[in-house]
Amino acid sequence: MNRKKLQKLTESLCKSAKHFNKFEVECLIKLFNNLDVEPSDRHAIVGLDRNSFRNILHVTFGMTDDMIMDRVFRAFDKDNDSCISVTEWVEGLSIFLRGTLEEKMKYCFEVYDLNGDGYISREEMFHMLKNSLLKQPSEEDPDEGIKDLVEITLKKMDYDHDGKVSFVDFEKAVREENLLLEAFGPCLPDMKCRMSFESQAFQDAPEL
Ligand SMILES: [Ca+2]
Ligand SMILES: [Ca+2]
Repeated sequence: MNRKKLQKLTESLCKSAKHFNKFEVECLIKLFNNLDVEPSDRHAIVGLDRNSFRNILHVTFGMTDDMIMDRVFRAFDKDNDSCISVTEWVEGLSIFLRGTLEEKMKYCFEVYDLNGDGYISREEMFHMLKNSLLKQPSEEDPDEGIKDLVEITLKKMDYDHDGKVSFVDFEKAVREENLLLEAFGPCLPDMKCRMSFESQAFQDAPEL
């Protein structure tokens, strides 16, 4: 990428990825270009495919749940072309690393609404809770315990009592109890991963 192109891209991304300054946007573009090192097919769309992105989520952000990582990929892949472009990368990271509570609520809801129909259903909760709980030693019939947990969670979050969690329900519940933001599995980086990613990505700060 030549200097002029980089500058233009940086300027436009500074407007859309509003939690980063110009220097940070430029660092993230450079990082993206270094990650995306396999121009195996010249006609291929330039970007991160599912596997490379999941690899970053796993190695850099310590995520382990396949289903959640897949949903995070989809949340980043706004245009749904199965590939994360540089714009999607920077804009996604803006929310992922530094989003406001509003932005994070939208993002988490999108991750947890597995089939994208606008609701987190009993079945979806069951899948996600099962995944995140099975890593711990469980009793005889783990499914029963998870079903109970689904009902408890619904009781807490389903304000309009229609048996599923809409975004309005979710928002209301999270505002009341912030810990519910990641109720169905970690999909945001913890403080340690965030700091270490940022200090690496933004390390060549210009000397003042
Ligand atoms: Ca895309
Ligand atoms: Ca759904």
